[in-house]
Amino acid sequence: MKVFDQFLEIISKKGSVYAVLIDPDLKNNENIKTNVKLVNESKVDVLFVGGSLIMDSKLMQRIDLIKKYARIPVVFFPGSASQLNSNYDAILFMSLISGRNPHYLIGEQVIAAPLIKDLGIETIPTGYIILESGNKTTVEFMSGTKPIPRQRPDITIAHALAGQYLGMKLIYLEAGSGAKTPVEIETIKQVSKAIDIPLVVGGGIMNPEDAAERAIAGASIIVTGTSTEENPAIMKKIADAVHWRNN
Ligand code: 1GP
Repeated sequence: MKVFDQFLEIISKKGSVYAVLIDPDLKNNENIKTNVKLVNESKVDVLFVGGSLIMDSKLMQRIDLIKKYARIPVVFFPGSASQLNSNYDAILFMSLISGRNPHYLIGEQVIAAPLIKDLGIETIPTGYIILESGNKTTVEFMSGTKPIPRQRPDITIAHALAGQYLGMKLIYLEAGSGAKTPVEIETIKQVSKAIDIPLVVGGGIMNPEDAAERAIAGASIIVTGTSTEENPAIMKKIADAVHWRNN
């Protein structure tokens, strides 16, 4: 079954999908194997792999290692086309639609497209929307784009709808890795009500409560990176919270 169809099945059965993000960067070199093994035991539905900035040349070896140990789908969450690898089960084929930088709206995608065709990887068209995080995040700096102000759900809704009408299969609301506060509940409610496609929410989700509130408010996929890197044992509890229909 395609990864996207697996997402739909999990959403209808369990409420929401739980995705753990692993940044295949130097800083995680030592703990990748242990963390992936823990992911396998924690009812996590999917691994997202990617980062905005990789600080050495061992990225491909780390992706191979993640795929070797993972017992769940491994999905590319692209920082750049140069991070493509044949091991991915699917790729979030993202366009940074909150920005006005043509390179991240269509440039990287054109570079990646022939490689993806050659590798035969499933693509999941995703409208990526960055919201203000309270910090200047790596993605904001690296993409050279301005995030949408937090207190403007109307602007966020307009972008999400535009993504849907362009044919995206997912809309991703990104508060930024390490954001001071995750995406507001009210924004999630309003955006998920406005669109007909699944909503992904990530950035600053630190505990099961943050995750449960956002899943119940309308986030169909919850993503955690920092909290699970810092405290991998929390994955089990966040997974239970995200699978709210089971509770
Ligand atoms: C994925 O960037 C996020 O959308 C991950 O954010 O590292 O804050 O969990 P955290």
